[in-house]
Amino acid sequence: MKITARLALALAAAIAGVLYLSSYLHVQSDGLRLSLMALGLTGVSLWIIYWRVARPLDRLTLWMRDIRAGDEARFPVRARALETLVAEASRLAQSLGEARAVAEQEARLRHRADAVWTAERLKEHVRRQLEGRPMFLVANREPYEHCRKGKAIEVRTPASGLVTGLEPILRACGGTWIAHGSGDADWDVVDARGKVKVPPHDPQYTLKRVWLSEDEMDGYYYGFSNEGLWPLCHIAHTRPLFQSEDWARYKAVNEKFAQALLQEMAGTQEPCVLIQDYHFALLPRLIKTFRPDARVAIFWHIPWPNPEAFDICPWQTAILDGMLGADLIGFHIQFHCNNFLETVDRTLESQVDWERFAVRRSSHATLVKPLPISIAFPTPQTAPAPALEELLKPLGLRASAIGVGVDRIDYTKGIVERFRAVERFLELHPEQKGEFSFVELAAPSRTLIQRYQDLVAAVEQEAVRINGRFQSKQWRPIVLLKRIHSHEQIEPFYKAARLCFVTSLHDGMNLVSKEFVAARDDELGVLILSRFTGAARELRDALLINPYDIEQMAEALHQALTMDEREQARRMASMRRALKDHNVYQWAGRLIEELAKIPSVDALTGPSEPGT
Ligand code: ADQ
Repeated sequence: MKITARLALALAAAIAGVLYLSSYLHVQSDGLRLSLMALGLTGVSLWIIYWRVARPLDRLTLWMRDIRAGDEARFPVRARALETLVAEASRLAQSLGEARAVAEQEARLRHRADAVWTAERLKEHVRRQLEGRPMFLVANREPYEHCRKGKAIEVRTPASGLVTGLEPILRACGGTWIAHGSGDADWDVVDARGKVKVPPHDPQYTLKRVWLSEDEMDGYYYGFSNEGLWPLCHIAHTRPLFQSEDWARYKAVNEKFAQALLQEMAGTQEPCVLIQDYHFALLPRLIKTFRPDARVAIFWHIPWPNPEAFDICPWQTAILDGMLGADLIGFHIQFHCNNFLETVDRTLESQVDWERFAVRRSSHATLVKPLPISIAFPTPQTAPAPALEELLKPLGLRASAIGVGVDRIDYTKGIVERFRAVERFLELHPEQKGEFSFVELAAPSRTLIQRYQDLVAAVEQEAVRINGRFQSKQWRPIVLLKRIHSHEQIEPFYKAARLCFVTSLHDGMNLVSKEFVAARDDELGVLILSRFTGAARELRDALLINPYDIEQMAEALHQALTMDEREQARRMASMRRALKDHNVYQWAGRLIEELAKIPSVDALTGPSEPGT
């Protein structure tokens, strides 16, 4: 028992003793009685302090000692007065537990001389590569949105492959993530410079928000980026729309982000800048013009089309010139690098060095590299696969096997084609009626654009039409759950599904396929994967399909549902090995290493050629 406790007990006992004594001695004096009462009150107060504060503090100390010794039990006492302190201590304990798990894994891996990339290894790698230089990341999408829910503010993580891939890196290495502040309560939680530390419950890096008006969003994001560049770069037979007002906004917003970034970088030396995606094609040049000492990379998360396709963009020269301001341009696969270099070769006055995969323009050289993005793997231990009945009960359904699809509702993802394959499968295999359901977790995306609204309607109609053909009282072939789900909500579907169905018409990488494989630590389940995804080049043991071929997809569904467990395990184990060797930490490690080793004086460049 601690000293406060002993004191409280002693005082209480003393007061009781004094009161007893005063009545025993028939004390008459008011002054004396008041003094005795004051003593009594003091005793009671001390008693309360002991129970509400001192005792929980003692317990907290013992609990923390246990945690330090490796026993990670819950805090044993409910202590309202110390709720915040206990919550903070619990988070600290959780972080300690995670760090310990990582360290143990590191030790195990070192012992096995294994070369797996982990957050810890990346942190160390980045520290050595950057030698104290700060890291800045620019992306349109922010990793956390603060949104109003009634009177409270809740934190949401957007459904975005880019966020899935990049967030673990900032968590591991720190730095500043600059993004558009899109949540309706974002403004309420930032400081005077638009900054807030994130993740909200365990701050590890800085998020700087840039504010955009509706007009800016219309022109730069919905217009030029998503009605122009997105369909231009994906072969999905959706015509790009180019409008000069959108282009003007795109340029202005790129300049606005350049200002924000330059402001953040003021006072730093040779900062490392990682620019993300097609929203910021002009940013590399804008930054390098003012900060030639910065090492600038732009990573293009979507495909790059062939030169004929790119040729239709009225501002192609400006886009290429903007990108070539970077020291390094990354694509997911070699094929997109080749397309990019061919496009530059045909469009700009420059020298393409096909041996080094570099472009020389004026006095600057840019390297072009394939860097296939991935996910954090192995993932932390999660709950085991839920029973299928439990998962389907809230949906009022029964089935003996399910398939799962997880997508933003985008015309590049082939969702309608996927539903038609399920329909064809049931036509060919009527014995599967009542047995197999396909669950689509679909997040509405870019819904201010008319063709995305039309697509949502088309996806819904197709689900209703197909269900209308086959459904019974407690079963339907297609279960469309149309909203953003948290990763914790998606995970049980990955784990319980017999198959994951990825049917993108064209996809830079596709992280859903990798998430499914990562979730299957039971080494069961089958991945059906479009061969038009970047992921298809790595996950060779998936059943590769052409999403334009409905018959082939229906056959793949049948093959997946009848595949024996040994074959499933062989394929899944091989795909998990591929993920282990190429996780997101390895991706980031390579990206930063490539960037860091580019000399600050353009050694690659040499004197510029006449006419270049
Ligand atoms: P996306 O087109 O967004 O990414 P993808 O790589 O599949 O595509 O990533 C989607 C992410 O959003 C996944 O993490 C997934 O779990 C999540 N998600 C999808 N639907 C969801 C839902 N209903 N609720 C919640 N989360 C959902 C772009 C490119 C890809 C490239 C990535 C990363 O188009 O080709 O792989 O960037 O570079």
